[in-house]
Parts: sequence; structure tokens; C-alpha cells
Amino acid sequence: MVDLNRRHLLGKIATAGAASALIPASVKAQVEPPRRAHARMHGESGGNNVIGKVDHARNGFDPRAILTDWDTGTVSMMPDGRRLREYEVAAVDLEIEIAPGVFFPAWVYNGRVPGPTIRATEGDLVRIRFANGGSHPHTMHFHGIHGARMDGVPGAGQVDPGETFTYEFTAKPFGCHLYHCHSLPLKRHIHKGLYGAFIVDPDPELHPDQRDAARSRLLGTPENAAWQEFVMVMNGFDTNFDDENEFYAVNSIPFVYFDEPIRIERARPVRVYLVNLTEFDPVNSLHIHANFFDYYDHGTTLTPTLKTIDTVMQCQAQRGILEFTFAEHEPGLYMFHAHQTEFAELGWMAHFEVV
Ligand SMILES: [Cu+2]
Repeated sequence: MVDLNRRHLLGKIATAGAASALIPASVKAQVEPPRRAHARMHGESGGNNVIGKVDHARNGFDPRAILTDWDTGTVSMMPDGRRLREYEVAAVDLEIEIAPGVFFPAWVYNGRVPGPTIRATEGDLVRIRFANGGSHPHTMHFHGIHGARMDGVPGAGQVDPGETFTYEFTAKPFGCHLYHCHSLPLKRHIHKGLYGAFIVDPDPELHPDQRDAARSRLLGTPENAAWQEFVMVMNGFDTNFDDENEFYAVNSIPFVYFDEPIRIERARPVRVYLVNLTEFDPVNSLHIHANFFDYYDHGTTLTPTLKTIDTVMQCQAQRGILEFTFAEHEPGLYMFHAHQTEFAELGWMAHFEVV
């Protein structure tokens, strides 16, 4: 019996050098996408990478744009003076190119993986009209505070194909959160791509003792505009459906920010909203080179929960906010990546370019 387990296979490739000699032709055919990508990573480019480029236009989304693409909804004021934010989200089936020439039959919110980064302010009424244009029942299950009927699980807000449902709740607590489909089987619905970040900015009026820190997080303030903010959803893709990921990334496409570094203005501080939605692996992580950051677990505090660290790990659905600066650094390229080195080799590898 041939073992198609990814780690077993990659181990053979790594130790054998000439991988072909050890792998029967029948097995090669079955594992073609990951095997080919892995061989490329150790081949012509002189390091870990893939050859070629993913066609972002054909996918319909670009991970470079996703970094700073906040969906703040349609804003209006209600008679009682509360702010209302209304969103439209649709789920559909969509084939996306994960790595050059490797296609994945995804399920997506609003045409992208991760789905839209829904951003609101603490205390806002959030109303999300969800339409299911896909081929399976889906939900939007938010990690936040809400009533049972709004939980987005089978029996409460699950939407059959062709149907709609409106989720409504108050945006709280402030922090860095997420949403995902909670239909069954859960791991398959998540792994197919139905997830996204949900950011709730603190209302400075509610935090008089930490007003400055709250204002720096609140989108639209001059204090917030001083920061360079990015959303990073760590994820993976099981392209041969063996319950192991062949590719890892931030915002879905391996090596994108490695090949095209994220530009950082040296004088401005950096804030990263980091969310782990990797399926099949118990943890993922982020490690930054040549620098340290403060970390706010779940983003629900205005003082760091971990100070001066260079690596953080998250289980699935765990998330947090990273704050750091390159103000004292020389300009240049600074790596950041998963410190599960196998994840890094399979795509979760990136650069900041400090200018
Ligand atoms: Cu689903």
C-alpha cells in the first residue's frame, strides 16, 4: 500500500534529492500539483518558491489589495442616534487558482478568499443580508456577541441555496475577530474558503482612560491614519482532498508578498490584524525577522497582552493585533513567515520592504 500522506511524501523528496526514483508513476500522477510545486520550490529559483504567477484578475481578487480593503458597509443613522452599518454578502462556488496552474474548487463570500474584511465600530448595529448562490447550505457565523437566532449555525440562520437571511447584531466586543460558515461538515465548509476577518474598532468615548489608544484604532481618525494597517488571514488549501494542506499562505496565494513585498514607510508604525483560519493543522504562526512586536490577544484590550515578542502562534479561529515599528531600522527587505518551517516552504513566506 502506498502512503500518500503529504509529510511522508515530502520527506522522501527532501531526503532523496532525485525524488522520481522513489515515487511510483501511479503515485506521481495522484499527487501531481503538490509534488510539482515542491520540486519547483527547491529548484530553479534558488530558494523556496513557485515558478510562474497566479492570475489575480482571473481569480477576481488580489491578495495585495485585500491587505487594506476594509468593508465598512453602508452607513446611516437610526432615529435613536445609533449608527447602522448594512452589508451585502453572497456565497457562490468559484474555481480559483491557488498556485500557478493549480486550481481549487472554492466556495467564496463576495467572490474572494478570504471574504470581505467587515469593519465596524463598537456599538454599531450591524445588519448583513446574506444570499446563498452556492450549491450547498451555508451560514455566516460571527465570532462576536449576539443572540441565539443570529448565531449562523444549522437551525439558526442557515441558508439553503437560492435563499437569503439577514443577520443583525451589535458590534462588540471591540477587537480582531472573524466569521466563517458553520454548516456541516464544518471542516470542509471552512476549508473551501468561507471565512473572513471581522474587525470592531473601539469607541473612544467608552474608554476615557485609554482614549488615545482607542482613537489610534478607530478608522477615519487622524490618529489611525498615522498607522499602516494590514489584515492577514493565515490559511491553507488541500488541493488533493486528503485532509492535509498542500499550500499555505496569508490571504490565500502562496509567496505573493514574498515576490512583491509589502511596502512599509519607515517612519510610520505598523498594525497587523492577524487571524488564523488554517484547517487540518492545529496551529499556525507568524514570525518577523530583525524586529519585535507587541501583541493584543483577540484585540480586545488596549494594552498589550504580550510585549516584545517576535513570534506568535494561533490555533484555528484565534486572532490578535500586532503593533511594531521599523523607525530605527535601515531600509531593506525584512522577512516574515510561519515558523512551522514546512508551512513557510509551502507558501507562507513574505517580505516587508522598509523604505
Ligand atoms: Cu458552508
